[in-house]
Amino acid sequence: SYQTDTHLSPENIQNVKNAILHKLVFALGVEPREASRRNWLNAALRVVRDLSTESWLQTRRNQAANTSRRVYYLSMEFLMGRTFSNAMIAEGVYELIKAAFDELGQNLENIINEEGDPGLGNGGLGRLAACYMDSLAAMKIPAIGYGIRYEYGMFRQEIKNGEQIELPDDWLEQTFVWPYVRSSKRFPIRFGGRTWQEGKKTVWQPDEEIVAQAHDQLIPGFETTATNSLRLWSAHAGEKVFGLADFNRGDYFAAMMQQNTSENVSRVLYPDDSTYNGRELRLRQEYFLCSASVQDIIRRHEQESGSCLNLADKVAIHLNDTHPTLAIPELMRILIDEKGYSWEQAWNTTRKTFFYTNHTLMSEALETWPVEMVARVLPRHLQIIFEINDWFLQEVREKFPGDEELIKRVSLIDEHGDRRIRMAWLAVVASGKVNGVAKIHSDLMVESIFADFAKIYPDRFTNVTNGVTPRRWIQIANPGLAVILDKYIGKKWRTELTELSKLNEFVDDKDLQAAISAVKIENKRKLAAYVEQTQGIKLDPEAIFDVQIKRIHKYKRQQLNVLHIIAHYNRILKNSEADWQPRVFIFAGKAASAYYAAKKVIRLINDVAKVINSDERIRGLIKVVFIPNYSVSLAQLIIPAADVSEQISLAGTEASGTSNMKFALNGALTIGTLDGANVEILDRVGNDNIFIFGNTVEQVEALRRNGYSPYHYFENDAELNEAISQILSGKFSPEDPYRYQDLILNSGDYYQACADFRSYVDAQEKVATYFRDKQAWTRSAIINIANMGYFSSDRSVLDYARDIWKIEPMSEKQLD
Ligand code: 26R
Repeated sequence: SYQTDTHLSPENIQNVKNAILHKLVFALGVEPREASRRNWLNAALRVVRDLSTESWLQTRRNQAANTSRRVYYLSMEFLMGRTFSNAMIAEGVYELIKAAFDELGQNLENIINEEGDPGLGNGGLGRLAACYMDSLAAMKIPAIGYGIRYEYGMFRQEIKNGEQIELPDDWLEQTFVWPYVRSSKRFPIRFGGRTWQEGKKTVWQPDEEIVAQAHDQLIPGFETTATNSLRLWSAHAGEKVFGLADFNRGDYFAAMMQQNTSENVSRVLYPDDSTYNGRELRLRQEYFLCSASVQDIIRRHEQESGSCLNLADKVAIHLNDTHPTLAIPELMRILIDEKGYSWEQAWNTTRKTFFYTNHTLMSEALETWPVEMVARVLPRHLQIIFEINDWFLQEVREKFPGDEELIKRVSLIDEHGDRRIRMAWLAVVASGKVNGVAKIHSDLMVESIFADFAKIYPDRFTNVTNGVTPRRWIQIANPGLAVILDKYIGKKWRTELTELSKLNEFVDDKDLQAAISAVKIENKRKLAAYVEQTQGIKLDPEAIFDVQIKRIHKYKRQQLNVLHIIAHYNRILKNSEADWQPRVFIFAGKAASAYYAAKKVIRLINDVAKVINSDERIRGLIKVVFIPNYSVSLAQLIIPAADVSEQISLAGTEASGTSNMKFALNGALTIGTLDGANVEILDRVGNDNIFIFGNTVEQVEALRRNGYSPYHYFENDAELNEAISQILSGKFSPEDPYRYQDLILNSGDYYQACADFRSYVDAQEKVATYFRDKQAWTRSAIINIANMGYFSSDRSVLDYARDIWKIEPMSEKQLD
């Protein structure tokens, strides 16, 4: 048993020091005098992991004995961020380890920054899954996350001559200390082949088999022994693939090549979150995750309950978007073909087991797999999907007799052109509940893509507004703010974020205002130091730090931001003696490698930055910075340093957003549209403490109905006209004046940047004016912080547990 006394006493510091030295020598084989920062990190990580492991084993025993029901969170993406700080604060040993490293002559912050940041996700959906893993453990909800251990995560982004370059992210090159490899947890995953009937039984004879191998990451709950797991699967060649035929012919080399092919399944994350492209390898990845996880779930359930029978009582499987939807036919297949269930029994169990969250309404991102491809890769699953469709359409015909148009619209098979399976429809039909991720999104979801299904299943649809974990997004990312909060409202906010509302009493407290703005300046200095060190650009911490960090996407409208920057630049040039407020515009984010327009926007930002940053006439009043290779760790550095949070998507397009919450929680004021969770942030902070602009969903739709044209705005708004004309005429790309010909106007401006330009620029002017009143600004920042309690992911997961999964959090007694 390990030390659980975490007081900062000399003996305890000595014990921790010894533990680190012991790991350094006996786990890593390194002597203290030759140890690198990475060695110290890995040694300390092992010490902290030992602490978590005890609780983990204990939680597993207690869950097996006491758990009413467990949730299995299936996601193709988990953007976990660094593990070390998170684990230290969860175990309550941050100060002890810091003191131990002080005595060892090492700086803890340097060691923390040594850890890599596994990029196993694209953006919002992957980071949400990570916040939920943290909160599920902290809230003592029995949960296991399932995902893929991609050998290469999201590509590393470099900027060369203003353009995005994609480089491989070989994150496993630096041994990742945190997970345990579970060599006994291996499952066969089969593909291809054919099926036939033997009496009533369907036989599937696959022609390929690979192996899924489990890697477990402990998820320590904050200041509780409750410790959950994240299980990531890696793909390996099974013995069967080792192609007996090849070996018999003595073709060792061909057999080894086959091994390579098998392992391709977990080779690389699909780095695209914009347009669905039906690549077969992606289908195989999705099935790989689903099959391994469902087999594991059934194995655990049988082991704990003695049989498969009461599966739906004990198991809730959550689908993080449609990406893991094949888990539905996979569970059906196992229950029917392997456990001998009747079709009805299997279907009744399945429908009580699954739940689905939708994260986007963009039609181009909705998954539909060609029937022909599924027939080749997963012939048995295709049959099951057809049978589910027959059952479902029968039900619809009974409810709505004679409506054949409805049948066509809701059929799981889209018969237009090549036949395709509509994965969102399948997920809806088989799930007990379906939810969107912010109020406005959940409403739009049942009015638009799922309108027919809302008629068929009126009680199925609901909302769970996203949230973020206060442990990572305040305590770790913004320790200065954490100290202030502790002083004014006590320490409970870490697990009860609504405690923040107590700050509302102090919004006019001069000491609090001074402390909040001092921490903000300190955070801005830290970010400025990073930018200067990495890019040689000097930033003035007194300037407004205006930040847009997220995937580069047309609907998120980074172009609108750029248009304002150019207009602002033109204004200064026309009146350079005026008393302008200095401003820094910060961007970060990756573009999907095949998303031509998004890559062009990155280039435009960098071209504009180059021209403006080097124009001496504006005396440094504007700086534009693109920070390369955005990641969770960079977000932790950038968000606490922001004054202004850019949330400027076209109304109706951003499902929720989660960085909007992180910014407001860290005292940035939002400039945003009535989109996603911005709407709910407005509800809580009030109109005076946020800058809302732009058309509403209704106005956007009206413009579309009446034939939207950007030229109308271009011709009637002189500043917009000037900014666009400058881009089009090559002012920012003199070496290649035609570079931006196809931007904005010529591409039709589908996301109506031109329509929102005027109100955006006006809102930006209000931002600059307001910022000059330091006291009013800081007061608004405090009001933002005070009213973000609702946006804790602890609240989100408790909503899921109560309303969707019907799971009780464990009590401390059950955990003992
Ligand atoms: C199928 C493939 C092309 C694909 C599409 C979309 C892969 C990944 C995605 C990612 C999407 C679903 C995503 O990340 N959505 C974001 O989810 C966040 C968490 O709910 C929201 O906050 C955010 O608004 C939404 O864009």
